[in-house]
Amino acid sequence: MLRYAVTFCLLAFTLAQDCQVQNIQVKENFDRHRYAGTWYAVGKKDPEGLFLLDNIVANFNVSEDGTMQASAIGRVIILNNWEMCAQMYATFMDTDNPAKFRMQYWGVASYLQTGDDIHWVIDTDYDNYAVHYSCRLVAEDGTCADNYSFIFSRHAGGLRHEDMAVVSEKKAHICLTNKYRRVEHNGFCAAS
Ligand code: RTL
Repeated sequence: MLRYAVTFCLLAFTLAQDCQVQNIQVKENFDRHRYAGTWYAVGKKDPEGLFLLDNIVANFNVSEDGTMQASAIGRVIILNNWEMCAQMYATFMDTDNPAKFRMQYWGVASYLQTGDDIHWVIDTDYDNYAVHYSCRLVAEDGTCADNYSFIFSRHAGGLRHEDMAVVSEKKAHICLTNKYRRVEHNGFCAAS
């Protein structure tokens, strides 16, 4: 009996730790209405290439027809040394999992990045923290070869102390422990 228990625990551990994109667990019964509103990025893990640098704030909205949209701002540097505040928009397409979306995004200006990324809500309590994840490229072995992730807070000042443990656990679950940088908010995009 004990042997089975040990085997089961080992299996569960391996499944959680093998970094397979298909084994990543997302928020159960995700409620987009409770998710709507303002989220401040307090941590981020960058993908390859150009990305939002800091002062990142996202605003999610659910339309009357139930579809979700978002806008986001953040400091970017384009054309090597032109620093600006990027204003971005996104629409979300539903999938068979309520916490997994396909996100199409673009900027207010045509020279800003456009894209089509997956957008997964790994965990949230809706009122304080959210852990977001996106994999752009799945490698042949099933792990992610190019991903990005945001840690969001409802509070501009950062995460509450009591939410840090669960957020760390989720970072480990998506195999991104120690890969995040703090996102600074210094007013650069405040007027936008
Ligand atoms: C997040 C959710 C809210 C809506 C949008 C998001 C992502 C924005 C990205 C922007 C990249 C912009 C760049 C501009 C330089 O040309 C996930 C925050 C739109 C990825 C790199």
